[in-house]
Amino acid sequence: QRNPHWWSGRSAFVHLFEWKWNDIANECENFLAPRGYAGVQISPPNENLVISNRPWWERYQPVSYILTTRSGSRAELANMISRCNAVGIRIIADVVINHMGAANGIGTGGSTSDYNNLNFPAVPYSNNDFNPNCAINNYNDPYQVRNCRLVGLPDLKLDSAWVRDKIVNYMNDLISLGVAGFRVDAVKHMWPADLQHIFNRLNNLNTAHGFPANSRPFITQEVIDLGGEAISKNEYTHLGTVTEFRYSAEIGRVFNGRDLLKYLYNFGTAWGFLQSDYALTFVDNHDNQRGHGAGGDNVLTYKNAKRYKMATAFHLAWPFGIPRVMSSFAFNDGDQGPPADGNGNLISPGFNADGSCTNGWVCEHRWRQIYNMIGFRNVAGTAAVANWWENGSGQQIAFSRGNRAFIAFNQDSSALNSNIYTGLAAGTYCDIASGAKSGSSCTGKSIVVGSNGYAQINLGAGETEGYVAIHVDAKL
Ligand code: LAG
Ligand code: CA
Repeated sequence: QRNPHWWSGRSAFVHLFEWKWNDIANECENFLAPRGYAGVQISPPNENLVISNRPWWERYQPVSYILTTRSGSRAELANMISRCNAVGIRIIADVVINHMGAANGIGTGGSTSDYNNLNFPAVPYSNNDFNPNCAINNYNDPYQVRNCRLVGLPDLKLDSAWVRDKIVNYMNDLISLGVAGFRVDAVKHMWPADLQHIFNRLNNLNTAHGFPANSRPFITQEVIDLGGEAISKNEYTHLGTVTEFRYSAEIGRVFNGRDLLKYLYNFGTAWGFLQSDYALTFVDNHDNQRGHGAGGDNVLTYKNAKRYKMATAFHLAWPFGIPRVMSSFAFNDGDQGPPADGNGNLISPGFNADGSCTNGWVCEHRWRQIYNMIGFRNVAGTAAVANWWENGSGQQIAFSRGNRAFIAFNQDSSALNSNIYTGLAAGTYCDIASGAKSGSSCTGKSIVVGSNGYAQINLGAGETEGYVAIHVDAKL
């Protein structure tokens, strides 16, 4: 189902990739709730295979549904979910239910992974709970994509009653702990009918965590569909929302300068995306930011900060989809795992005086240009896009959200110096890209809207930020 159960006045969530549960609990209270975030996607909470050098992707190789990982214990997970729900931050758990681990070894909870014999005693799963061994080579063959092994991972027989029971019990366990819903991994590799069976058996959300009676879990399904394959994202929309990978690829292409900003005036279904309330949107995710998944060299990441902030500002200013912000750890190679000590224990982020993170955590969600746009989206609310403006070259655009908020972008090689209709009431506003409102002054630029609703917008091509944004809560 598609309702993410955000608290009213909140509208976007963040993926705290590989964070520890205790750190997420603190972040909910100290940062996410005060800044208006709506929720957190967490890394898979179930036991995974321990793989040498601890790549991030070991968490996509389940060993059992025991809630013990490098992110913390079951008790820590439960405590985090309670603390986050108490301040209005919803938790969305990443669940890996298509497959199990692809090596013999030990899990993060100490359980055995006997891959050779397809024996995972801590679930338990044995040989006959898996589809016959075959490889996925042909993405135009839906049977192969769904019944064979994705990158060699033993493929669960999701039409078996035993396997379905284990998965339903696992997801219902998380619901009992207070999660609002699930990001379901590798959905393209599972049959819609099998997923429907599983999702229908999920319990209603736990009312002890503030969910209204009869609330159904939010579902967002990872279906990588850029077009041209046998399996379509449209096969899953009746089950919940679907990750819109084309959104990521297209917003990256545009803000890489490979297309004109003026074409964004109808960014949405006209670009081949799912309809807005079916689409889980993102600039980058934990896969495609490092060359896994899909999107290729169009995908923008923290490594290209100015363009990334512009793309994220557009993502959050534009009323389309359910937006997810990525929060990364710094990496050089695509297999590298999160910051950890010599024993493999995750290292917590530290925080600088300006709120940014240390210890190898990038924390895009703590960048002023990004968290201020969370505020912009919340302030804009349901106000429609209005007052679209573009320059002659098409690489400078501006628009308002009704009479509540206004934003302008410059991707030109020359400065933006134009008098633009903002839709806002007369007054002096603080630009939230270069700073913020602080008492009766602005820490960054200020923008004066005249009695006719026009403002002089100046934004040089070489400036640190490629956009300026103002809204009614940033008015002096
Ligand atoms: C996905 N989509 O359906 C993700 O887009 C994809 O990134 C996930 O793979 C996949 N589901 C399984 O959850 C990730 C890594 C892979 C990694 C896999 C299992 O992207 O690189 O595979 O998780 O950990 C790794 C090795 C492979 C190897 C496999 C099995 O990279 O070379 O064959 O493990 O040993
Ligand atoms: Ca499968």
